[in-house]
Amino acid sequence: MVVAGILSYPKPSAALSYGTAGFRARAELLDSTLYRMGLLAVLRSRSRGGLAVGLMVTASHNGPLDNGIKLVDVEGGMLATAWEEDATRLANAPDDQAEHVLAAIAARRGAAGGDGEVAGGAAPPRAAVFVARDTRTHSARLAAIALEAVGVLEGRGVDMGVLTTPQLHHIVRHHNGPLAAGERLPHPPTLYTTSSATTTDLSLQESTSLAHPPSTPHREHLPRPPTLYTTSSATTTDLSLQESTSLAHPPSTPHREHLPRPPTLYTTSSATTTDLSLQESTSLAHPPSTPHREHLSHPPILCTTSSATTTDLSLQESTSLTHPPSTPHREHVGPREWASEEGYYEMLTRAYATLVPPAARSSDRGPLWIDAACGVGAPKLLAMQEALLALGLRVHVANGVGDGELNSGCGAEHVQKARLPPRGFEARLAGFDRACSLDGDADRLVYHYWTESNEWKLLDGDKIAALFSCFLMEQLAAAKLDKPLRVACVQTAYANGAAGAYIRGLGMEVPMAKTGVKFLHHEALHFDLAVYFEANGHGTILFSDAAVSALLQTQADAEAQGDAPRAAAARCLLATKQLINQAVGDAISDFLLVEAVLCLRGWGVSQWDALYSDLPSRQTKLPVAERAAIATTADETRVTTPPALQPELDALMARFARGRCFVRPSGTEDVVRVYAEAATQAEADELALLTAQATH
Ligand code: NG1
Ligand code: ZN
Repeated sequence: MVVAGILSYPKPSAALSYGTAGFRARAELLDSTLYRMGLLAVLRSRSRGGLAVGLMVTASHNGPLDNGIKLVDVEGGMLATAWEEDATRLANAPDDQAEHVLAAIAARRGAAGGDGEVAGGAAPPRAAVFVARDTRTHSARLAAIALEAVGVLEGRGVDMGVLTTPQLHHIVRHHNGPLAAGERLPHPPTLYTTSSATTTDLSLQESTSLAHPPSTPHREHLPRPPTLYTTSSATTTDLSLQESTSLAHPPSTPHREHLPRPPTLYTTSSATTTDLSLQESTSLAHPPSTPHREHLSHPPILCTTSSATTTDLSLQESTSLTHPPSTPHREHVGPREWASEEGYYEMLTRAYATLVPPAARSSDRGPLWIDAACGVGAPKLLAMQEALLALGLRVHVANGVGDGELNSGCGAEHVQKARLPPRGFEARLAGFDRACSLDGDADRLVYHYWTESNEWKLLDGDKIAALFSCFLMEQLAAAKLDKPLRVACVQTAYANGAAGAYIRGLGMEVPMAKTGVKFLHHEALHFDLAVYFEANGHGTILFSDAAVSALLQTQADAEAQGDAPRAAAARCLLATKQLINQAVGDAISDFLLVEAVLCLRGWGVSQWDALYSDLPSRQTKLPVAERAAIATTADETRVTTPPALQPELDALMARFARGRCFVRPSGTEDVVRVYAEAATQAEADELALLTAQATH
């Protein structure tokens, strides 16, 4: 069965690699990868005692001709790093060897079936793989291929339909939450019990060319209304082909192409990650067979600041007191009732209601104009629209599915890299004083607005991080914890210099991480409480269990002492933790927190923007055949190879007031990226150009 399946989806000649953000390539190259990743997902689930894993079919902000896969690990974060190599090896194995590669992975990872064979899935634990997809035309067909593979290994494939990437992370996290800490997996699970015989497979309704029809066993589907899928055309970059081109030119024979042209705009890809290394170690430390659940040290808190008196269910799972701050971990997961799309909306709207009590809900706040990049964020925002309206938050969803080409002329990547307003917001729109843009799978967010003097201004991931940072510091000061928390805001070299200076001024540490959210997430886990954001708008805030425990204790103490402001601050921070996605950056939960903070402060977007003034900056990229010819220090701010380059860049920086520049090889494209900032835009542009010239 497995061999037949592998052979029916032959591997393309292009090399495929599990990059920072999973696999990404032209959709027509991905059948074999989807099939094989469906198989791999089963092994990953088995290796964690049958806990669910997620498989997201998306190419994030790439053009509509691309697609891809992001695998979601059992704690709701990205696939553990060690498995990324297995994924790449399996995806690239020749067709006649793929089964052996799969068997080797299964044996090494303790994920073989009962008879020692990969396919012996009848032996416990039975794998569970939740497959979701974005709105691309080919996503349904590709998702069906993954589900077919899951069925072939007798795993339980669940068709989650169309979701944002962070929604799938959320569902996996909450589905497994208590289980990941040691509870036995119930059979059947509470929420996903529909049978393939009686439900409609929407993905197959969309499919016309699937080689393997719905007879595939073990597929379970969640009933949901059909979603619209639109086709569109685009010019996209085939990263996998770039990879194979670059392989033809090893580092010893540099074959770099030079940039005889002005700076180009970025077209890279995004990632949703979590601390992969910690997931691994957590999993080793707390295997399903050795329950490691600690008991609730506090009753569930009642958040009573608002009319919406809500129970913070996520804290019912609180398990943290025995874990010292030096080993932050993430076991405060909400109840399994939240392990669904509806549960996601419920959790977020409750948290928002707690954070923004009715008294703070000003009726004269204008609506937020949301650019959904013509992607999956649009239907999901529409699903929340009414509930948000009831909380005093008016949103207008623009650039929905079918309104134009996905991620083209709209969306977070376009807005942040091109520094241009999205389609539909090219000029001041009457009635809208602020707007935001999501990317194609709704894990990135940037804000923007038109000033009174008709200047369009961008508030990027750095500005969001600054807003969150000052809000957290203000609330922490009011909560007066017995023992101060270590609080940080993690940035990359792309963070605007003014942002770092502002955040440091708040009294926070500002560690630097390599580009790519999994690196930021990993760094953030070293702190009790950490904001992390990439300038491109991907980020979140992580609360360690130590922080949650301290806040619960503070709230209880303050209430006992009748110290209402202190109790309210602790409660506010706990509600923030409930609102902000603890697994990955999430455009929907991020915009809700931005809106909550603005509302609480009575701020308009211009007051937020005024927290600090961005230093003018410019990004560009140099297409190269061999990006590895450039190597940098670990923080990516200085070039180590070729050795003569950094002294040249140092000399250039010295020529400009507040000049800073760096170059680094992209992790997702065959380009070298150039970043420059300086006191004026003209100088930043000039420094970028000189840096590019020095580099090629
Ligand atoms: P590369 O291509 O390595 O620069 C890009 C983004 C990252 C991250 C990854 C994930 C920039 C400058 N780079 O990485 O932030 O989103 O894609 O795919 O935005
Ligand atoms: Zn994305």
